[in-house]
Amino acid sequence: SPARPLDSADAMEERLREIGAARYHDRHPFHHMLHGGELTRGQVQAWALNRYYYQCTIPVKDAVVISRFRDRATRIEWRHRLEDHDGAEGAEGGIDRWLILTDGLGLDRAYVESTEGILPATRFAVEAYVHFVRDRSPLEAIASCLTELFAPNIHATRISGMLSHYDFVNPTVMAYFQRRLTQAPRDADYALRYVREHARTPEERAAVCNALIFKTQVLWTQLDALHHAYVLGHVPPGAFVPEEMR
Ligand code: PQQ
Repeated sequence: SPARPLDSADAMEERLREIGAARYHDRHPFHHMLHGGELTRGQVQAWALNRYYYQCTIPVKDAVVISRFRDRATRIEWRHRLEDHDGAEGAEGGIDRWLILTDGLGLDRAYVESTEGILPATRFAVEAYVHFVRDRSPLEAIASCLTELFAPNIHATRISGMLSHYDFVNPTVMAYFQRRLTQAPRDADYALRYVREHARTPEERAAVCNALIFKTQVLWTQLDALHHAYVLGHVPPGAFVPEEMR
């Protein structure tokens, strides 16, 4: 469809939602297989092992985002994201809940935490996200989390799909996603309000849209790599090999 001018916050939001509908990773074939019960336990292990690297890098990314702002109010607003993922003294965070998932799938914790077995493309894609928020404008750094607008749907699909299809999955191991159902909308709402208010020219609004496109590519690339390695069977040297592929 011919691009409409990004002459208002509403026009930008409409474009953002089109980008999400066309490009978010809920459309990826690997996710269709994951949520539809078509993967083996070993393939689900590979997904959780790789995704751990995304999880443990998110708070690093958010610390970089915070470092981009001289404005104290924005830093205060962003701060809870570090605790959401890292946890706090005596309080469990998202990374702990991710490790409950990898434990439940039978992966060794030390191996998961070492990130030794992840795919090279996982590492490169996730690091590109950190570099993006470091190198682009603070507005684009915030805009790059806007994929979270579309996350609650995929989390709900994943919880119900995985619980109904896999006998090795139970509500305890899915706690990470259950928690994100309330955390993600708050974060996405803030980011959307921020970009609506702070992108004031068509060029800035285009930069916001391009940040979202970049981020959908960060997510899509990780699933392409999983599909290539664990569905098509081309596991790169040094990466995790599920028992059934040994
Ligand atoms: N995205 C961010 C971010 O960009 O700051 C933080 C998160 C996401 C999470 O904490 C997530 O759990 C998460 N989960 C999914 C998913 O399971 O599909 C997607 C995304 C996303 O859209 O980036 C995030």
